[in-house]
Amino acid sequence: MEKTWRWFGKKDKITLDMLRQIGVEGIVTALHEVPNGEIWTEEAIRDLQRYIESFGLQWSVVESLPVSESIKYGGADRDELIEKYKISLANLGKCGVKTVCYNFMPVLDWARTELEYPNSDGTSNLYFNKAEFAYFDIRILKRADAETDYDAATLRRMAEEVVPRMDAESERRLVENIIVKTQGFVNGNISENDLDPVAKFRSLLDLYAGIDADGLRRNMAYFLRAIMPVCDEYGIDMCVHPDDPPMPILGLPRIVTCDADIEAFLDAVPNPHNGLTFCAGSLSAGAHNDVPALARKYASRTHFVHLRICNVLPNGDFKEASHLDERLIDVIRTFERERAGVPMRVDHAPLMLGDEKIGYNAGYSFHGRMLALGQVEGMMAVVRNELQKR
Ligand code: DNO
Repeated sequence: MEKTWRWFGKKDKITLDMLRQIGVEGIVTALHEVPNGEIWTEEAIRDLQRYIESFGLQWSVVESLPVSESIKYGGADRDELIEKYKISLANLGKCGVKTVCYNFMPVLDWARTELEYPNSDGTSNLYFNKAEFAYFDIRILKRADAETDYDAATLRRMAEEVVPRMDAESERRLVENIIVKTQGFVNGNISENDLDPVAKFRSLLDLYAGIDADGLRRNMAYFLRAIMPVCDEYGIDMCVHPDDPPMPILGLPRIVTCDADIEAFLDAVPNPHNGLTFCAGSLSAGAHNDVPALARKYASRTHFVHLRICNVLPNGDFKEASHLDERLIDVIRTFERERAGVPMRVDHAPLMLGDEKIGYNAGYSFHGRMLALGQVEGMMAVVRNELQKR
């Protein structure tokens, strides 16, 4: 696999010079300054590409070319937005940037409740506390009938453990973690400058009234069918990111959560350019997913790999864990064997050795990811050696 790294553009505190020194080969990035739904011009793409190349690196993957909400819920302007998306894709194709990651998650890209969950060794990780998430949904968003989406044990835990410790400040932090800090930097719907993120979030949820999983699936297939001719012309591989966490949340449908979902969207548009970002971390946040088996099954339709792993607790919480994990070794073995050149990046990693003081985007520390990359390189080396001996 190609060793890539998610870099957030020229303003990223982690420079391309630093990345070159730690053995990164390819860059994963986006035109983060272009608002969602606007065209990525060939000029802007080339400008960033030249900058990356001046460091001896290459722009390997776009993460993400965001899909506007209106395309997802099927709004009146969706065809117009799809046309713009096609122009951006063609411009990327003309520049030779041909792997494009996107997601089809309504409203919320990914969800965590805690961004600095302490580990016993002094580092910290991202964490999803189901009872705190229920509190956000039921008590802060006050979504109609939200209680019915949670099991009795989670509601009890919310009442006994979360409610007593919540005050205005901890509520503010929970909102910030769930809908601001994890979303703004991925071109999400809410940014740090929004004065009332909860109100904005409620109005976004309303856009999906009446859209169930089948409706969302139809809209995804409509989008994919419309863009495939451009992908065929320029050789662009689209790779959808699985839903994180892989389950419906906040009453919203989620359609890339499990084996059957993956099979369904691949079959709906059976073009090899319609593929998957194999995000082991997102898939492992659902206890229903056998991550190594999914890697084996979908390797041939995978165009991009995200390596990290979660441990799901019996109460439904999940915690991001060390990259040194048996399941990841298995996943690496599959991709090294079947898709040797596919771009791979380490995904979220712990905050460590002063990372916490710098203010990196949530999940995207420097020391933590550098350690994870070293661990992944080690696992890759052993696997390659194993394969050569066969
Ligand atoms: C979070 C990321 C996601 C991902 C998008 C892809 O850390 O994994 O934001 O980039 O869902 O479209």
